[in-house]
Amino acid sequence: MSSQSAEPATEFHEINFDGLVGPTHNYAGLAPGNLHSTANAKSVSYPKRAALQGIAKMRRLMDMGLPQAVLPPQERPDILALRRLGFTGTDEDVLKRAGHESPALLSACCSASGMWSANAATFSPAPDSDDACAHITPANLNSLFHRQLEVEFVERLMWSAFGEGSAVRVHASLPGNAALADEGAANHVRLCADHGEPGVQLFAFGRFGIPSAEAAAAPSPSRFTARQTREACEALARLHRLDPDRVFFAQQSPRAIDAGIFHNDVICVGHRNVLLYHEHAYVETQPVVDGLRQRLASLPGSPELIEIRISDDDLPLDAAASSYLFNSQLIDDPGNTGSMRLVAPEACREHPQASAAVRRILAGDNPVDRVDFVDVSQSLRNGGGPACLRLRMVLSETQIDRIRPRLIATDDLLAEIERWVGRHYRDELHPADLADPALARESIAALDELSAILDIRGVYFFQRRSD
Ligand code: SUG
Repeated sequence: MSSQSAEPATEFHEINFDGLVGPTHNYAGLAPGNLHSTANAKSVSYPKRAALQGIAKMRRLMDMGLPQAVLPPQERPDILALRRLGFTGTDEDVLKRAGHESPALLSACCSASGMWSANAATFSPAPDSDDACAHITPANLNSLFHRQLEVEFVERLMWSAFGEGSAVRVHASLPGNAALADEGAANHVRLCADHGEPGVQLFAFGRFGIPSAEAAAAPSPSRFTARQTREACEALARLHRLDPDRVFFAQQSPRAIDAGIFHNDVICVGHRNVLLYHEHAYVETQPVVDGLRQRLASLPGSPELIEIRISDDDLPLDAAASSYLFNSQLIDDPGNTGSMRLVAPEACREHPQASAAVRRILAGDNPVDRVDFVDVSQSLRNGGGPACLRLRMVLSETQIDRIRPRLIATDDLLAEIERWVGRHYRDELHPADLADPALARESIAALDELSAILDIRGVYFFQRRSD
């Protein structure tokens, strides 16, 4: 007789890692193709309000019963980057000179863009990978200088967030070249019947990185440059050891990119077997949806794809870009098994076409039964809606137990972080303030204290400098 008792089935959960807004949150117009960023360039920002809005969104989801985690802000101003660009002297000299000689570089080195954690990495869960490990690849964010500055910290953070032996493999980011430009989970959707079951992964790209006949034949946007490359998507699928039959690569529509749809998550969101998308999301949208449906149907249990298609008549591309409806989070409704909720930007409530689209979604034959509007307007003014602010991961309970414990949100932790924001963040920031050495000092003091709160001391460069 065997004494071995059956292992209890491991439960998998979706957990959202939200990026905390940093103390230097500002509007610098650094992201061409992102119309919100361009429109609000050089306007006054409100860092304290921005951070509190992000925390309120986390609390909202946590109160619904969903697992939630936090990612700390990047070290900004990035003095080291400024030094590498030839600004010398004391930190104060570096900031003053950069502010005087190149305000644009200074604002790039001050950007709080790390808050948009959907761009931090691409994540694949263990049930999809042939080594039964979860895989995380930090994005190289190669398309924009201010975003590329985020990569090293994200790599260090991910390595320190996931403990040894947690069967979570953190890869190095892809080589930092335009041919492999990668913007992380913002261009990635996983569909499945249940989180712990194998799923299908959609990788969206805007352009080819390496010349080829296929690349030459592909359409490209005329107004803006596409960010993610097909080669990057393919590399991620290989690194994450995904079954090629359960992966789909889709080219974003150049027309959509030219209308301000710079990431897939501004035009499509998926959750479990539900896909909410715009009819012009891809070069040819119907074959993409059909391909996903077929691949889903080939999984054990033949899950059926539930599609929620939004037509251009109902919500034209420019209205999708201005309202950010597709950048909603689609989540389980924990109190209502089988139902889903849409966590949508507050801006959609006021937007006539977007609010009509929401009403149609709720009335449709699909699991989405409820909408929760959240105010993340400070982030949205830079083109970051609710879904941009989170990196979601599907992890087993054992894997979740091995995450650095203080990154997991609790009521007490969020209250502590709110008090920390209250103590350290400025109410208001003007573009000229970025050169103020006092802002840099305040930021360092704030992050030093936060690293103690989150028990990640040593993660910041300023904590590692021996001089
Ligand atoms: O990369 N904005 C970010 C917004 C990222 C949104 N993320 C997702 N869709 N997942 C970007 O365009 C603007 C910064 C400035 O202009 O100050 C900025 O970087």
